[in-house]
Amino acid sequence: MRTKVVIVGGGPAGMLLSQILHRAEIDHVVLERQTRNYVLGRIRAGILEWSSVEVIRAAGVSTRMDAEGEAHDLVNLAWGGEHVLPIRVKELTGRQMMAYGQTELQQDLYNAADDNGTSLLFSADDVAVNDVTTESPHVTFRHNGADERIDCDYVAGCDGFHGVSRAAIPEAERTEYERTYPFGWLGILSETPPLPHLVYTNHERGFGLCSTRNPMLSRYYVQCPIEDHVDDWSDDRFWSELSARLPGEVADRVVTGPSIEKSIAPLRSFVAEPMRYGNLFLAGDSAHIVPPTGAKGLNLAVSDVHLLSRALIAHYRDGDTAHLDGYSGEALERVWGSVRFSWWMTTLLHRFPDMTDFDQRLQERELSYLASSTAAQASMAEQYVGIPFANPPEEE
Ligand code: RFL
Ligand code: PHB
Repeated sequence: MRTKVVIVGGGPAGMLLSQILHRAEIDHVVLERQTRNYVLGRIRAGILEWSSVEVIRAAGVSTRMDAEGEAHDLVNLAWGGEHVLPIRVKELTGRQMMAYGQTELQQDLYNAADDNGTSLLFSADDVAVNDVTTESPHVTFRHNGADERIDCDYVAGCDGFHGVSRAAIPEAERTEYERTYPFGWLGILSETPPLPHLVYTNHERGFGLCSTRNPMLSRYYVQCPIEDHVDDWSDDRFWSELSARLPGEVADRVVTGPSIEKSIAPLRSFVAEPMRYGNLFLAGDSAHIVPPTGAKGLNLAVSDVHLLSRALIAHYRDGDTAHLDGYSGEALERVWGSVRFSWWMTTLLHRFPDMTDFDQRLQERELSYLASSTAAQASMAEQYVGIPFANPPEEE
């Protein structure tokens, strides 16, 4: 079997790339290790930057997002159990965020793939990426008990942090940058009405976040020790801990209820460079991870796909390889911007086990500086809502 592009991984990065390539009539195959239901069951991101909204619209998969997603024009920072600072993102930048669950976007992308008749194989085992530095790259895998091979021009490694694509780049050819954080996030979903705006809170008991999925579905997080297990956290314990970390007036407005999902995620910053090796291109979490505090992970996956799809289209339509050659450098510019911002928000809002009084005072001063300076708020707002693309997608 032969195709132009093999996409390894059918998460948001892989499926969005597939959708854009389909519209450009570029043949491709998507290989996903898990089942469709497994991918759809993972509860992850919730907030899209405006640039991501534009890419999703231009890709023709925004009908439900535009109908059901909620535009948000501000986020709140809270600290010390008393201060609440609204960062008026729209007023400061002219742009806003969209609250729309990753699960919903993933569903929309799978539905589009069904309509497109995309070659999308679930439960593809033992995927291996071969000969990407030659003229004849190919991907091998097992599917329905049979060994399969697909020859291609390019491989798009969209298989997340634990995938095989990054590992196909010899260690001597890549550099990895990493920071792990000494705590995790315990997240719950509850079928209760969310607060009208996101609230990120810094408290001596630790970080907390109030977020949203839809008018009757809320997402909340608290910072927890990395060794904790979900069984350590009854719903009651979760709600009382969240409430203790919020200013009273905010805590009073949180509507509690039974959790329908509960999970603990570690926090990590990670970048692998370069994002290209021969005819293999990495996109999304396969090349980089950010702690969720800046809400950037999914947005970086979307921005990589915007740049990579544009480069592939320029190559196949016009024989222009300049964008493919520039992909890694251009993508990494945005990646490091989001890595820095997510690290900054994480450092500003969490309690670190080894924090000294000096560190503590710096955190307090940074928060009060933000409260007193419109320039500081504007800087945070433009990074939170996302830096616009130099070449934004064209809406049809
Ligand atoms: P994914 O979603 O991990 O998808 C990769 C896919 O590849 C498959 N795969 C393989 N397929 C074939 N062969 C193999 N050998 C394979 N190995 C793996 C996997 O099964 C999977 O389906 O990566 P992708 O597409 O790059 O998307 C990245 C995003 O999922 C991720 O960055 C975000 O979820 C991060 N994130 C957030 N991002 C935001 O922009 N805003 C947020 O508000 C936000 N909140 C979050 C988050 C991530 C979280 N967790 C749990 C990590 C909140 C949390 C708690
Ligand atoms: C979420 O809704 O899951 C969410 C929102 C904002 C973040 C991280 C996660 O920074």
